Amino acid sequence: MPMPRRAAQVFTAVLLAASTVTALSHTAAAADTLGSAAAGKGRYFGAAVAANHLGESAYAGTLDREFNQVTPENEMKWDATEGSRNTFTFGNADQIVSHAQTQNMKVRGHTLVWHSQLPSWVSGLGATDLRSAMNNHITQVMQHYKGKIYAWDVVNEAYQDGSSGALRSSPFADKLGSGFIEEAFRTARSVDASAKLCYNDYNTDGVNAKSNAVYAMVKDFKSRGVPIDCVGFQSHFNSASPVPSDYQANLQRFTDLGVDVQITELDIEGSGTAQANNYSNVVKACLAVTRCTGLTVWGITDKYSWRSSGTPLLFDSNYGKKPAYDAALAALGGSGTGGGGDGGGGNPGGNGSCTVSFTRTSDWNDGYNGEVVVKAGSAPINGWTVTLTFTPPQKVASLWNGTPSWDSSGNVMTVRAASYNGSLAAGASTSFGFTAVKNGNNSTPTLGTCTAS
Ligand code: G2I
Repeated sequence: MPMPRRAAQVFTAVLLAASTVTALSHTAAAADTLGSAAAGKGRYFGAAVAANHLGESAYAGTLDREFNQVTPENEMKWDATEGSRNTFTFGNADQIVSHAQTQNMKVRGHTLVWHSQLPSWVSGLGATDLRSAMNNHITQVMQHYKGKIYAWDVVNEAYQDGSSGALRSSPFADKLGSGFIEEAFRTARSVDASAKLCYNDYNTDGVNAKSNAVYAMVKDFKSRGVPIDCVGFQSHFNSASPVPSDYQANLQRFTDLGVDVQITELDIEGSGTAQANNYSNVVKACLAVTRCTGLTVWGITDKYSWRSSGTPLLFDSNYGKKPAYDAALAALGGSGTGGGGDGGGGNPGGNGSCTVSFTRTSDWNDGYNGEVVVKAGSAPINGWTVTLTFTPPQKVASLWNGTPSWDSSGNVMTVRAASYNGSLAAGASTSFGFTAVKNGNNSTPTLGTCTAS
């Protein structure tokens, strides 16, 4: 077995430029991804994305398979878009927006007015100049993306932490006074009347002095007709800042003011069941609030999280689905691993279940490598079987980490676990791989359901 695999890898490396990547995932029910399950509940499920990772096949593959909304993690911020006054650079952000458009994903614009990642030329301006620079920045950036953004974080993190309920010190607050927020929203509405305009902040997830201050602002804006459509709750949680018990009530009181709410930067440090339960609670809180229109996790894989050591995301560093993923999917009513209803059908002869996902990991002229990840559901399993159907005249040249057999047509390949990778703990995954020869047909095989034993 090792020979053909090595040969394929060498060949692949040589022809990397010609490679394309596709990914798909399939289980018995329709809503087997976060995005599709959320869509079933009239919501989106998104992720923050960094342009410089889009070339990584597992990153883009996971994004495209699971999510239906993106937020550029850094690429639309002031330092990235207007590093020098009135010189705008949109290359990296454009890359994310075009990717999202080809995948039919919504894009959240993040963020127009924020004290952080602010170029020093902005902080150095006097009041009059700063006002026009702020309005010009909002205008130019929104104009560039007009029609492509479902919602903008117009103002980000304007309030102080703690009990004061006051605005945070920033060039905007210090030089323009509290009116800068209203001015930013009015300017934004004048540029793009169809994008939703949001205020976004952290440590506002429960009822506290900071969220009370934001609440008072939104109430005031609504009463005076200042254009605001939504409030984003970042939801960065860890043991020092846990999911608040009044999370849902807090979301609800904002929507009662007549705005939508979204969970905009969700990540929860931890692992295993504790992390899974927290994710489940957050998803359920959003679903319980009619005007909570979607959730965004702040990254795809722990590998690239802004706080990677806290492993706060849904996919581990190898893009394996974590228990938190299963819990989030189950809370959305999805059917990945026994979520959404007591195991959903189960498996005769055994009490475990499994799911599979397929990634085309590399491509060259007349061949490609495929990888199938097999993941146990919420109970351990002793074996697994997966079927892949190929379009003739494609043929599988070699396969590793599994035991293949073929139907009489030669197009349907059934793969059983190898002697060493059939037993999986609850939530654990393994994978097998193969090299296919295209013989002129470039289609991706159809992945059948996973059967556990
Ligand atoms: O801090 C977490 C988030 C809090 N709410 C607003 C978000 O915009 C913020 O995102 C983070 C990004 O995840 C980080 O990636 O914002 C950080 C900056 O405030 C981002 O970190 C920066 C690093 O500080 C820079 O050194 C680096 O060049 O990311 C940049 C791009 O990788």
